[in-house]
Amino acid sequence: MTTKTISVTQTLAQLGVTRPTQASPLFAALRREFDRDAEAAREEAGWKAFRDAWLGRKSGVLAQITENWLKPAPPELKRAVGQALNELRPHVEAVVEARRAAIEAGAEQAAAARERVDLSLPGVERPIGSRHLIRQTFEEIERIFLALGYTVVEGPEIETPYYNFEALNIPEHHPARDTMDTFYLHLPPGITPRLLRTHTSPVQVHAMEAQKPPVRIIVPGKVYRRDNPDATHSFMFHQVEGLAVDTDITFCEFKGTVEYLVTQFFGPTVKTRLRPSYFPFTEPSAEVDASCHVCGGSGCRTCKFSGWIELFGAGMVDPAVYGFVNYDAKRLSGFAFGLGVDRFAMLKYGINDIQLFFQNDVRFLRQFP
Ligand code: 2NM
Repeated sequence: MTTKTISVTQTLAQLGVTRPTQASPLFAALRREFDRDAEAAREEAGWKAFRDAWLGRKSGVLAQITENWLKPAPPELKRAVGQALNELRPHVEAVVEARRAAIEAGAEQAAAARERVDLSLPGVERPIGSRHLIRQTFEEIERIFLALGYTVVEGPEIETPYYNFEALNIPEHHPARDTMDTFYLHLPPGITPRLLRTHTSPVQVHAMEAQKPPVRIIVPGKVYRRDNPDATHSFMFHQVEGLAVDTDITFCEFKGTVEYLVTQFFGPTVKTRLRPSYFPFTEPSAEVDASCHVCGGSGCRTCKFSGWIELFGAGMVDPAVYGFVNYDAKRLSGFAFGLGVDRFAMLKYGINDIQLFFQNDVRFLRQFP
C-alpha cells in the first residue's frame, strides 16, 4: 500500500539532514504522505495494514523515526526532530482512530442493510390441503338437515346381521342379503357373525333402540358392498341416510323434506318426482328423481335424454321395522331415505368416474378447494 518516498530506515545523517531547519519540511512531506495513505484506507480490508504501517510497535513509520532518526540524532537536531515527531504522532493517531470508527460504522450499516426485512413483500405461501369433495358434500347435506332440526348420528362400520338386515325387515334368504353383496368377517365358528355394513341403516336401528320418538336424524358414513370397481361402482362408498319418526308424520312431510333436500343441494329450479319402488324397510317406497340440472329437463347425455335423473331411494318406514325396536307402530309413523354421497357429488360437479374420489390425485382434488 505504502511506498514511502521518504526513507525512515536510514538515519538523518544518511538522508543529508544536518540542520534543525531541514527537519520541518521533511516532516511536512511525511505528513502529506500519511494523509494520502489515510485517504486510500477507506475499506475494512486495508485498514489494519494502514494502521500497522504507521503505528506498528516495531516497524511502523513512527517507531522507525524514533529508532532511526531521533535516537541517533546529534544534540543540535534532537530538539527539532522530537518536537516535529510530537506534532505528527497525535495527528496520525487521531486519523487512524477516525478511520477505524468510520469503517466500523459502515460495516454495521452494510450488515443492517443486508438484514433489513421488507415487510411489504408477500409472505411465503405454503401449500395447504383442503377438505376432500366427499367430505365437503357430507357437510353440505348435513347443513341442509341441521337447518330442519335433524341431528347427525354416526355408528360402527362393523355390524351384526341382525342390525344390518334382520331389524330392517330383511329376513334370511331375502335377495338383498345375497352374500355376493356383503363382506363377512372371517371369525371362529360359534360366535355372532360380523359384516361390513352395506348401508348406514343399522345406526338408525341403534338410535331407535336408544331414544324414544320423536326422532329426526341423519346418518352419514362409509358403507361396503362386494361390487367390482368401475366408473359407477366401488367396494366402499358413502351414504347419508335419514329417518324421521313421530306421532303424526305424513307422506306430505316426507315429500316436502325430499323436495327441500333436492332444491337446496341441486338448485331452486330443479323439480322432483317420486316413482313407486320397493325396499323391505319402507312401505310405500319410492325412487326420487330430479329434473336434469344440466339441461333443465329437455334431454341431454347426463339424463340419457329422459329429462330426469334418479337420485335416491326413500319411503314411509315399514311398521315391521318399529316392531324390532319396540316402537308402537299403531301410534307412530315416519319416513326414511338413503342417498349415495359419491353419486350426489358426481351429479352436482359433473364427475364421470367414482374412482377419482379414491385415487387422491391432487390434480383432481385441487379442482375442489
Ligand atoms: C333407503 C331407502 C329407503 C332406510 C330405512 C331405514 C330405517 F332404519 F328406518 F329402517 N333407514 N334407512 C331407507 C329407506 C334407506 O336407502 C336407499
